[in-house]
Amino acid sequence: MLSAQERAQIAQVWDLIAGHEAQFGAELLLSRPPRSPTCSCRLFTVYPSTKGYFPHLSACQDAAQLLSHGQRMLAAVGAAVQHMDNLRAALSPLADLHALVLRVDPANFPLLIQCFQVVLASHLQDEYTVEMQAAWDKFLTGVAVVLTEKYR
Ligand code: HNI
Repeated sequence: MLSAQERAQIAQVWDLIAGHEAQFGAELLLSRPPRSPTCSCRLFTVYPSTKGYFPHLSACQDAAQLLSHGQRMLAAVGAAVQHMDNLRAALSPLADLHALVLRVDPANFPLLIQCFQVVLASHLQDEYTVEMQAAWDKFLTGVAVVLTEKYR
């Protein structure tokens, strides 16, 4: 359950991200510079076991595909921000996809959340306060719970 203050902090941070989804998504999956032929991916570099889910992306041969995936992920986070009160309904199709089709092991979600926190902190710097970090951690954990609860 998010407090009014946490909701405000989540919305405040999203205002800083909105309009830059591709850039934040790129930083999450792909370290700068985005067009480097030997790109390295933050999630894949720090947690190489996650690469198994992205055989088509992890060779980093197609940066454009990574950027587009990062953008889609961030757009989904943005949709979750708009539906903080009703995450389960808002994310239901995405939960089916991750749990039933892709069968992503729930253990991977905290790894992604950690990388996401690093991206927010490194990008927003002093604007990203400890309270915002705590609120985003709670919020992203709620998203991960919904995306993984159909996992069997
Ligand atoms: Ni995830 C596809 C959102 C965590 C592996 N993922 C998507 C899509 C969105 C998305 C949006 C595109 C759906 C579509 O095209 O219909 N993923 C999210 C969000 C989180 C998340 C919001 C967590 C906050 N995904 C993860 C994790 C993994 C993961 C932790 C595995 C390590 N996702 C995938 C894979 C795909 C995917 C694999 C399919 C990729 C593709 O190219 O089709």
